[in-house]
Amino acid sequence: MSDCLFCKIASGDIPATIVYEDQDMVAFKDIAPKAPVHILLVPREHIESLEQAQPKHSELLARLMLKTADVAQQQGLEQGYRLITNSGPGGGQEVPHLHLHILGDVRSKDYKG
Ligand code: DGP
Repeated sequence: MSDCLFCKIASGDIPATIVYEDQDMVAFKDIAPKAPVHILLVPREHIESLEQAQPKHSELLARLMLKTADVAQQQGLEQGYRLITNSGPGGGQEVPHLHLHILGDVRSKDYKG
């Protein structure tokens, strides 16, 4: 979608600190981290939110979920991580492009969850 922030980050039109990418997804650092490690993992395909995902997206969603563990390991989160997705305004979603928040060190005093 041409006016979507995360589509533009995924295509490289808007800069971000990218930590992983492949043909289907991109992971980058959140601009306003709520934890010592805060990465967003997004599909390149514009899906507005989890609520908008359809059965045809099942495999993509599974691959996104599984990729979070690789990204967490790459980020040094040996002790584990928190995974959040906000869906729709009622869920606090601000950017209407499906994304998974990978949060590390959530027991830190710097965690703003
Ligand atoms: P949500 O509230 O679930 O829609 O989370 C949106 C997140 O996106 C929020 O944690 C801040 C982050 N964010 C917003 N704008 C930008 C941006 O331009 N660049 C990056 N890297 N992150 C952004």
